[in-house]
Amino acid sequence: MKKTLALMLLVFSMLLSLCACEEHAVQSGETPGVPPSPIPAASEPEVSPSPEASPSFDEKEIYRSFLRENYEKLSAACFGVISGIGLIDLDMDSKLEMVLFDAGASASMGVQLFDIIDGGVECISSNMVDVAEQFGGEHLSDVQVSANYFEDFRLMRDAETGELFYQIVSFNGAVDFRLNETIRFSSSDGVLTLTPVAYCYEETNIDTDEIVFTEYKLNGSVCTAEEYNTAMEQLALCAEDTGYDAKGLFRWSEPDYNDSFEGFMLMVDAAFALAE
Ligand SMILES: [Ca+2]
Repeated sequence: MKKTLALMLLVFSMLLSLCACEEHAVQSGETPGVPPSPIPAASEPEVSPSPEASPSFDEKEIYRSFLRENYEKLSAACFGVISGIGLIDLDMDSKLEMVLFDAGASASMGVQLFDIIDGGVECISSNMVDVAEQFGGEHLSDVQVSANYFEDFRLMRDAETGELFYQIVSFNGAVDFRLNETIRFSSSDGVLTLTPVAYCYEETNIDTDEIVFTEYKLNGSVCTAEEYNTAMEQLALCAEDTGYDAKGLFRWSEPDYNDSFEGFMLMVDAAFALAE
């Protein structure tokens, strides 16, 4: 009888301690056997290039209609391949510019830039002569852009004034030359403008690997290598990269973006949906 009583007391005390453990687990929010969920990290506030304005449906539709109507001409002018397309408000005037990548032939692809002027689409900058001739107008710039990614268009913040602006280091190269040009985008009378800020070009003798020709420019004027290097250091101090990545899509993003008109328009619709 004593043994039975002792056994009952033992079982009762074990039950009590088990209940206490479960209560502790509930109070502390733990679920036995399941690790606690990590606390989500506070996300960095994302910089938006046009926080107060969103592109109108009309704006996207104007570019869409232009591409539908001119696909054959544009494609032919880009040696048959339009590699990528996106909409970016490059001059920060709350209206989107269209960025179109051609097939490219060396270290980078040529970029074609379009703006809407008086309700029509006009080419502002082009690597391809045929695109410039067919779609350029009085606002066509001499400045050309080469790049490999939409993210090459960088949203910068002026360190002194806080002004946001887009900039790109346009680059190209091959075994015998290397070109880097820093270009700043802005708006003049509502139209995209490209300002060449700094330019560096080097030619190499591929047999001797010697640099046989160099040219440096600041604000369009020839300068020395020292002046160029000093200016580049100052440029880096005057503006910081906001970390914002411009968006667009390339043909190789999806198998459906094939070289048919339908495939191209699928890429266009998906790319335009990314535009903020
Ligand atoms: Ca714009």
